[in-house]
Amino acid sequence: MNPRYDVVSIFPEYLQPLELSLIGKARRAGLLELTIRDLREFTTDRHRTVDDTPYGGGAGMVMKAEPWAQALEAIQPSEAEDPEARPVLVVPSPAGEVFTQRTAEDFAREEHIVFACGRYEGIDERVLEWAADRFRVRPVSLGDYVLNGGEVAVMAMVEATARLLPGVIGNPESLIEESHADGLLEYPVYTKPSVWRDRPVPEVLLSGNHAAIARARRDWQLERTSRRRPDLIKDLPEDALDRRDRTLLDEWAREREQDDTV
Ligand code: 6GU
Repeated sequence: MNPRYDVVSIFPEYLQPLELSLIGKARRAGLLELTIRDLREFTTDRHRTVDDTPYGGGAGMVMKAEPWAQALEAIQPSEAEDPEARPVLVVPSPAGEVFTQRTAEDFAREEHIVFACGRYEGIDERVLEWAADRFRVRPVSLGDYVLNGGEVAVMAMVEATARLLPGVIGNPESLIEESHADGLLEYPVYTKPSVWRDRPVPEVLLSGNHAAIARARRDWQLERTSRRRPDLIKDLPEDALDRRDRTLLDEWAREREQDDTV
């Protein structure tokens, strides 16, 4: 079955970019279902109120519980005994677990994901507790900075997820080699001309020696990752590095120690 994604927001027009390019194309090809809903459709008062002041005081407004409950019940009317049978409810929030390529891979295996875009200071916490009977609730953050609402975050999460679905990307080989697929950053890439403004491409790439090219690219991945994202090197599983990888990393670590002491 093709996966289904529902997005609920008070700014459904913010999510129009999801109709374009890759995701729009995948949608038209029937590879996924995407429905964007306006939270205000689930209000019952004349002013279509979705927010109110926070109990206990403090800055800003909090999203009211009942419109969210109505929206979520409309999307998922039944509770499920088996937690695995429940759809995922993603609640974008800077207070959530951090979204990574692993999260995207998890999401790409799900049949049904509902994204609840909060605005203001967030959604009444009781909604998340109540929703746990019919959803697997996951507060998720893009990273350690604050956005005005969940919409931009949901666009990033849907794109990162949908491009992993079978048939969405023309050349699936590119998914295997890209950044984060093997826990390392991608190697640098070059195209014609072979010399541009006095800068030649690395010679090995013109050698036709495929083993040498593969090893050089691996070295560049390691060098780039150890410089820019040392945290990723620390997180690699024990068996991810071969003898040469370890030798190179040790060498660079020693060189950097040298540089730090002069
Ligand atoms: Cl998912 N939402 C909001 N509002 N801010 C964020 C975020 C999400 N991730 C990082 N900052």
